[in-house]
Amino acid sequence: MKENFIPYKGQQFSKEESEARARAYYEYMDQRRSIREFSDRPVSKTLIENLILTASSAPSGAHKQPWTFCAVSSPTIKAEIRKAAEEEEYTNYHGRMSDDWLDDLAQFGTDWHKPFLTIAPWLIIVFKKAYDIENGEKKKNYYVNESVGLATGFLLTAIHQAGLVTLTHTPSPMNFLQKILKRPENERPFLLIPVGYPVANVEVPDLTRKGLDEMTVFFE
Ligand code: IYR
Repeated sequence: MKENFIPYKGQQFSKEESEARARAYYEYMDQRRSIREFSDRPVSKTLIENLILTASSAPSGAHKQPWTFCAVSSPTIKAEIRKAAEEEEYTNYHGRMSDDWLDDLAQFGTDWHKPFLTIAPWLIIVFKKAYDIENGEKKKNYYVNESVGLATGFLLTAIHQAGLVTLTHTPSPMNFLQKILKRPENERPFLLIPVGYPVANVEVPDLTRKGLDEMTVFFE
């Protein structure tokens, strides 16, 4: 039943142009970094709306689009989120995370303080919907983690493309977000994404990424 089909409008390029575009996009995306020190420089709601529209253009299982994006600029709600997140993170850093985990994080200089949660102009909290409710009936969604992970990836690229920065933050357990944002039972927090600009002269860890030979296996 392929009734509702329309012509595909994606662009195509010559081999050379495709290769140049792929390389340029890689170099552009390779500049993206997780940032933990945000400035309070405002970001417009229009900009946030377009970032979310890009995220929602991701593919999803049976096109169920099993996500909700909560965009928070309210200082009161940001403060509530920060307080609850810091309580969880305090417990994480004082016994809930293993010694190995703490060792692995040492190079990033993180701790339980999360000032970016009130300083960043916006927090986007991505929720995943294991099911939808239609006429009071539960309708299961498919490949929910994959779908919402893809949408969040798209969101990160859109944020970078707009010249803004973010951090994929998971102040686990994250159920407090469901409560503070009064989300229904079928929505579970997936990731917390602060969005904004970095402080002036921000520095990031000098990381190297895996090379192709360390992460790719070709079968030709
Ligand atoms: N959620 C904590 C700990 C943390 C965990 C991982 I994995 C990181 O890559 C970074 C931090 C925190 O946000 O501090």
